[in-house]
Amino acid sequence: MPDANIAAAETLDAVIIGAGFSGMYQLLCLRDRLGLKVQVLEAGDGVGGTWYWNRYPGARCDSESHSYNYTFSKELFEAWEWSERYPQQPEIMRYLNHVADRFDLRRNIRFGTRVVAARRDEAANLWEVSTAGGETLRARYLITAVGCLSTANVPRIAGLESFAGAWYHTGQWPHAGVDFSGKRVGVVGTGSTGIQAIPVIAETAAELTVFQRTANYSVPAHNAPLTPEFKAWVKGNHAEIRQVTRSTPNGHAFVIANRSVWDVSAEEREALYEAAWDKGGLQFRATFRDLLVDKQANNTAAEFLKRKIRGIVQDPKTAELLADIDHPYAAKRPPIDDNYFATFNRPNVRLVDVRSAPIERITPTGIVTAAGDYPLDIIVFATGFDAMTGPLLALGIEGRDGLPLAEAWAAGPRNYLGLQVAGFPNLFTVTGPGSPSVLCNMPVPIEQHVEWITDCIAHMRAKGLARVEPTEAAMDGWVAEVNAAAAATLLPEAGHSWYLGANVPGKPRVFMPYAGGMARYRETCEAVVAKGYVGFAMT
Ligand code: N01
Repeated sequence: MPDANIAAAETLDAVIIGAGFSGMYQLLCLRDRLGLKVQVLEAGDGVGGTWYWNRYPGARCDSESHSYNYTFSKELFEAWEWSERYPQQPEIMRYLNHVADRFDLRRNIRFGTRVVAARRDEAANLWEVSTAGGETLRARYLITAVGCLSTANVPRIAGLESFAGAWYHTGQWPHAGVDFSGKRVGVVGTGSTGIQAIPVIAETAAELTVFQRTANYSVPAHNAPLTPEFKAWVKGNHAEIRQVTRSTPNGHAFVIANRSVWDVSAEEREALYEAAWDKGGLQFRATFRDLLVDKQANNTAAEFLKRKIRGIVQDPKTAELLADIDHPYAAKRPPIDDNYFATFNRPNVRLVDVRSAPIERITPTGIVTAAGDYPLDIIVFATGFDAMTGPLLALGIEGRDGLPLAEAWAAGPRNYLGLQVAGFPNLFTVTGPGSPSVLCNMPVPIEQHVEWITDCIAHMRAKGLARVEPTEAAMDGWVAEVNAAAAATLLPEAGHSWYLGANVPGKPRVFMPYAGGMARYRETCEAVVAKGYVGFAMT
């Protein structure tokens, strides 16, 4: 069995970057199933990845808990019991720590270790991975397990450095927490994160000002403790739950109804939306099969949701601003909430429209928009991430002939199956751009990618092959497929979405995740293997 503290000079079989859902399972597969020498490097001081960093108030997973876990081990699945319909961040951390303990993963994870560069030694066919601490590790395979949403996007607003109060990004939340009591708090951003955090912050802040640039839909989560009956059902149905999550396009444990918006009368449609609203959660999208492909069909859901906002929010001006949504429902990642819209009925909460009157600057005392001055003690940036490519480009990866990944992807990400890039042999990216990843319940694509990579490495070793990378033609084909899959949906219609990289100034506008669905993606990967790893050059 490989040892905990592998000497830096020793050549490893694999270095894995990141100890979240992906990195932990990749370690388990390579170390325990293939018997390889593996080192995981993790910037944080514990396992958890995205959940390690995102500990903002109200942080909770939008996937239902019984589908938000590993399924590779029936024993693990049955040993763990979630307490609520949607797991809260601390409970997810307890789960991932339980997994780390159960499989003795920590001995091959070096915490507090940030990767700053990864270069090819082509002659030796090795990756040289450098850490911020000045160490260099050499390995045959380099596997990035850095998540899609781990590079915080703090907007460059003039004067931020002069702010005399405290400011935080939700994705880099202090472990000690933040006390909002008696404070004037400003939250910038109304994506999934802002929508989770705002109701919780409003409970203790003296005043909460929400700066909204793009109004957003949200469906009630209807979170609740799980009943003993449901917990027993989950424990008894590992195979069934796994089968459902592996067969649905988005990896969730609910099936999209096989009916069109146009199959039912307007009254029936309203009743179905009402029932879906009462049930709550991401499955509102599953009410009809054509919500994400037919704009007129989508309008019926959008109008229903806007009516709900107007019905909940008492001040008509605020209601209008919140319901003034400019994109199709679910074309951006649809948030789910716990009292989001009702929070604007509280006397200590106000909404500021920074679409019509943008933020101009930050002063020592607060935020100044084109419409006025907002004195604040604390600013919370719920402004999202440099998604998908950001965490990968931050690693300083250079492929053959010193080609930086940033240069290879200057016009947007190009790879094959989201997993490999030509010119970067033996580099695998778990949930890279071009993977269904963020359009899915994440553990499902993660398990698939990790197992596919493990099988590929096992195949290489069995055949005595040293290098694997995709052909340029295979990459072109996959990029075309990713574009075509997105174009067949309404997803690109949300022009400001992070799926397109539009939230980061200067980032190429390319639709990054694969929108063809997880089940189709899995079939594609299986077909590639069946055809002898077609599209990959193995030497
Ligand atoms: O980030 P976002 P997020 N001035 O990019 C606004 C996942 N997630 O952290 O739309 C003013 O969605 C921006 O406005 P606009 C989930 O996949 C999962 O909320 O660019 N506003 C937007 O309103 C999600 O999609 C869970 O006009 C500015 C907001 O900030 C992803 O994480 C929970 C601005 C950013 O929204 C990211 O969500 C939470 C500026 N300069 C999140 N810059 C789970 O439950 C940005 N904004 C698993």
